[in-house]
Amino acid sequence: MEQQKKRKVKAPLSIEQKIKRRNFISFGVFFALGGSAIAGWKWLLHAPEETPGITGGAKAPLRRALNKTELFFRNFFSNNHLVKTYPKERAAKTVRVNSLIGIEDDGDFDIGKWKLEVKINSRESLKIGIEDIKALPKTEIVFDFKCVEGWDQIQHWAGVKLSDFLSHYKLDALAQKNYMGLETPNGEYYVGLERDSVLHPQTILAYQMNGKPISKEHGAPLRLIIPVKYGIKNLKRIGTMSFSDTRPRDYWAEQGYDYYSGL
Ligand SMILES: Nc1nc2c(c(=O)[nH]1)N[C@H]1C(S)=C(S)[C@@H](COP(=O)(O)O)O[C@H]1N2
Ligand SMILES: [Mo]
Repeated sequence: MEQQKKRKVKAPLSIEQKIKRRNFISFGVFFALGGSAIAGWKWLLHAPEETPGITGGAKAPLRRALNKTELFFRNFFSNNHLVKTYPKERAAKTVRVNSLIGIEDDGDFDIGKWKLEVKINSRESLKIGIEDIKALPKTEIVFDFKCVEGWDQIQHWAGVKLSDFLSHYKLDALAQKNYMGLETPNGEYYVGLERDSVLHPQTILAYQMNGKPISKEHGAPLRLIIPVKYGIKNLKRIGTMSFSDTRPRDYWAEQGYDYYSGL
């Protein structure tokens, strides 16, 4: 009895009232969500760029989110993941030459005088000659080199593992910074690489291709071979090496390519 009485107090809503009520609720939700979306968009729009010019103009909060996602996928896919390797016979005899930014023959580059400059801090740097690099333990790799332009080729490279090089020159602590920057001697081509890829066991400072010294157009006397990345990160003719916690400038990232450019 009590129950029935209570129910009668509140007359049941008519169909029309129900519809009105639902419309009211959904419009409310719509405006609330829409409002916060616009507020969020404005917040993002007015947020500063992380490092202007380096990340294709991404806003700092967006960059943080992108970096988090990237980190997730990186750990997910490439924890100790090794790139597939091939027998030497599979390596191309005629190796493709792609682009020559920063290494065009301008007569200014004297290979005999070349030294790798490793920047320790704003005042100090190491200058290391090619013979010293060749004296370090040598590793070889035959892998499928991939260019973002759509071609790939099985290639054979040799040099010193970047991680071996870093420990030999007591640069381990510096290499714990988030990024390494590499540039051509004239600074016209430059890349930024995150720590995991720098220390990856297949990443090498290469001075040989198909068992011979690297030719000029392939990056003599020393180039980077980093199989976990697309070709764009495999800098030819390394001039300087530096370390930082923020992203170093990167030639193709400035043109809007993915900074990470991993495979
Ligand atoms: N200094 C320098 N390094 C560079 C480039 C460049 O233009 N300049 N191009 C990159 C790109 S896009 C690719 S695919 C590879 C090509 O290397 P390869 O010419 O030895 O095939 O080098 C990379 N390293
Ligand atoms: Mo490339």
